[in-house]
Amino acid sequence: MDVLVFGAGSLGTLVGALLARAHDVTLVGRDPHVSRVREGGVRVSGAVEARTAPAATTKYDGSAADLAVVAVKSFDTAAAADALGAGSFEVVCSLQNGLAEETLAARLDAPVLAGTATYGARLVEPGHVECTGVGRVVLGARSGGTDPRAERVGKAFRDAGIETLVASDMPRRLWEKLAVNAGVNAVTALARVENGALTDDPGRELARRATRETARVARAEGVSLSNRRALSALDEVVTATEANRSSMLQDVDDEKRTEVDAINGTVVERAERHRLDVPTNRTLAALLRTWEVGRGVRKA
Ligand code: KPL
Repeated sequence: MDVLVFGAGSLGTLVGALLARAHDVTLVGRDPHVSRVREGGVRVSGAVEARTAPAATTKYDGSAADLAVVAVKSFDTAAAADALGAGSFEVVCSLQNGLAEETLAARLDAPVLAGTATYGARLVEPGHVECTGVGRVVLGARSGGTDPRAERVGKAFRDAGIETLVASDMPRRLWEKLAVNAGVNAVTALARVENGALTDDPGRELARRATRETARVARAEGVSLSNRRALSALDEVVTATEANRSSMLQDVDDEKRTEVDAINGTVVERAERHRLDVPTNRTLAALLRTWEVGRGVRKA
């Protein structure tokens, strides 16, 4: 299969490098990472060890591919969709935080699948990504139900040795992931702690409040996600990733813009549509945005 992986951050590089074990992969990313991948391929270390040589470019030239995997940060989704509009794909699959597949679907002619990935990834240096935890890719039709294209993409991922589940209940799964990220990411980023710090109070209670609020908004959106289910997903993720630095904490460490808009910001925005109050998400979003403005990575 010809696969374009748009976005060569930590997760995109990991997924692209692993997919290259079975497919012809092109990574679209930034220098100096892209140059290093061109020179020496990608080294994957940690929980998965691999060395592969995907093609890499800083500028997508519109070439056709069977599959485009979108792994850019959520705030770059619209720009990614505009660039991808030059190409043609049998199917596009989002592996991003938030509800980015909605933005892709609104801007692209190609069918768009929703996906989530719980693999832990960290870019150690250009050309070298560490897999900090073997998780799972879950993908499927955006509005739920079955889609033969999802089955084909799932097989392509599995052929490359990536743990993958094709699911028929993506809306619930996307909101469940959003509820977990709403609880974990901002709290760990603001407190500068590993995910495991949320095992105990006061972090645990703060994260649980943000997760509970998100589940409530999901239900208002017509998605069946109980508080109990969302909270148990939160507990599972915190335990399974206790040594990890969340993606938002990694952004804060690197003084980069975070995905707060796509996570707590989305919860606040959707809550407003339903006249629900989500004070914990609102406060977490405001604090992260204050940090971003203070660091000059966001306009006031
Ligand atoms: O998705 C994650 C992230 O860091 O963005 C979790 C699951 C919280 C793992 O760190």
